[in-house]
Amino acid sequence: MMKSNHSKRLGMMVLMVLLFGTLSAMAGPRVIQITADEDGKFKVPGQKKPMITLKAQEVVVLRITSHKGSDWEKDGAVHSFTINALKDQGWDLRLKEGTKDFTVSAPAEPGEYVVECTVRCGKTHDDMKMKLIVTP
Ligand SMILES: [Cu+2]
Repeated sequence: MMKSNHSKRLGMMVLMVLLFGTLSAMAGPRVIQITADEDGKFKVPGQKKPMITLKAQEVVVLRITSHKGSDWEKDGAVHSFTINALKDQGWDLRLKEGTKDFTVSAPAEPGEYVVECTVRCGKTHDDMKMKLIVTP
């Protein structure tokens, strides 16, 4: 009697561990919030300096909220989220007003990358930068 209860409980625990693993995998990539603000700055909620850290080749969703500054471009882009070195890997996102999700994949090469805005968005445009750190 005791033994059967014990193995039932053990079975249940194994099942829950498996279920949890499946659910976490189903939850999909990490979502990272970023604001491209009207003052010509990138902001990451809860951080003093805008910076994101990803593992090499990690797939994440960038949830970017954009607000227009004093200037924008004809196609409606108010900012961009561009890493020159990774442009051909999908890291060149034109941002229109509002919130949009972008799925990106971190490069295989660890290091520090500079994110820049390539849309002339106002006076502070030249300084509109943030950092991407890629860890091994
Ligand atoms: Cu800009």
